[in-house]
Amino acid sequence: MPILLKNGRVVTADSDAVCDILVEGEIIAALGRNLPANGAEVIDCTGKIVVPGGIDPHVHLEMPFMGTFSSDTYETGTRAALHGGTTTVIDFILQKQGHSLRSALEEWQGRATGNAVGDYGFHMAVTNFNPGTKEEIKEIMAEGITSFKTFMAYKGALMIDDAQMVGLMAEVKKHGGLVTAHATNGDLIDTLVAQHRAQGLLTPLYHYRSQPEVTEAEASGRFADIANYTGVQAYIVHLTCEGALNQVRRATERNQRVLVETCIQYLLLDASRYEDAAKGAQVVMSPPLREKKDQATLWAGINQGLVNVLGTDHCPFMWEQKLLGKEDFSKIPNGHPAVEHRVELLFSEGVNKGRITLNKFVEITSTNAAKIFGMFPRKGTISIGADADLVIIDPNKTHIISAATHHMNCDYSAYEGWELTGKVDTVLLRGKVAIDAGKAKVGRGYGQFIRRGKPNF
Ligand code: DUC
Ligand code: ZN
Ligand code: ZN
Ligand code: ZN
Repeated sequence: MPILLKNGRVVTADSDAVCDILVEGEIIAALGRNLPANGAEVIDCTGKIVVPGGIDPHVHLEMPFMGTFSSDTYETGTRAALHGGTTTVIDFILQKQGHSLRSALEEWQGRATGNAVGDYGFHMAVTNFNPGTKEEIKEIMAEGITSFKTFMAYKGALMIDDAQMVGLMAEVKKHGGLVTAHATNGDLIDTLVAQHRAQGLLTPLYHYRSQPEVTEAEASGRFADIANYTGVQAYIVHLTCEGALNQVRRATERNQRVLVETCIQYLLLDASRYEDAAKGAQVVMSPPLREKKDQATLWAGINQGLVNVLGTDHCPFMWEQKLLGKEDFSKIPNGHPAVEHRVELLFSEGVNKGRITLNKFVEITSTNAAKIFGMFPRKGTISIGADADLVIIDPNKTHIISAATHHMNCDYSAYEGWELTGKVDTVLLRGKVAIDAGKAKVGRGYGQFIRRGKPNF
């Protein structure tokens, strides 16, 4: 049955008007004032805000990492995302040392296919660029995986050196793809970790002290420079700090565009969390939380158009898994749960507190990611012919975040007890009501793999 969303305030990255939306099958069939119901199921959106489905381009579901697996599966992670208004996520495939990209793709497909509740895509993390991998780039692009992730840290497991970086960038450029980076200086971090451990400084605070701002600023500048040399389109994931953003600013001075993602936690949480030796492990992630001055830089960067995308780096571990590092910060699995609350947190703390406009909110939670990662205009906007991925927000409704009520498979939340204003009410994914008044209406297997096109931003 068609669905008619009546009288909502419909907001995209560049428009804002009260109108009706007619959904037929999986897509948006009509937009306008006073559309006739003609037998459609009517959802009254009076007083509500309707935005395009959120896109979180940075999640790690069931990821093998630091001797364990992140605790959300494709099923639990994408369902939690839907609850919070994120209809599409992009996860990272990790190439295994000595193995092909194809075999890594198959491993990830094995976990995702038939299990996701919400839509998903993949990035390919190239952890060993060699002549064989080089041959595979074109083939991976043809699978609809058009972004290639690099790690400039995590030596031995994930990190590539600059020679591999140049080679990968040249090859990806040839095929019109995008190279992204976890831009932190792995050698410098490893040196600081070793120094802290040698001195018996083992609490979560030393996770933070082992990754000072310079480790990120240096790698961000180097990544931008190598990208500029090769001419590839570059994107920095989870940028956290002033020093790193200044490197991006510097790149703009030579007319280079380096795309930037930050994550919601870097806007809202700060490094004082690490002083709690008991609970600090909850927010051990890489890069670490930073300072208040960095939060100010990031909010400004969003409004300056330097920060393009808001992700989460959702990589949850149960508390029991975090305890693997109770004697040594370097053994705490890095990551925290976040995918469910990205949209509501930004709405409450960004829009409602007057830091960003509603259009900017849509731009960084959905539209820019759709464009950069080759899904626009199928995803990321509200237009005729687009997927009917729609989020209805009640702008005045308050709710409290708690691990007791969230849907992520994780037994704590860094936002425990936070009261937010503005709540996701109803979510449609490809024309189906996926979330209705807090209840999931679609199940395992509804989520589809999204074959992405080339970046178009
Ligand atoms: N950082 C994290 O905190 N978790 C997963 C990988 C990463 O880079
Ligand atoms: Zn919520
Ligand atoms: Zn990372
Ligand atoms: Zn990540």
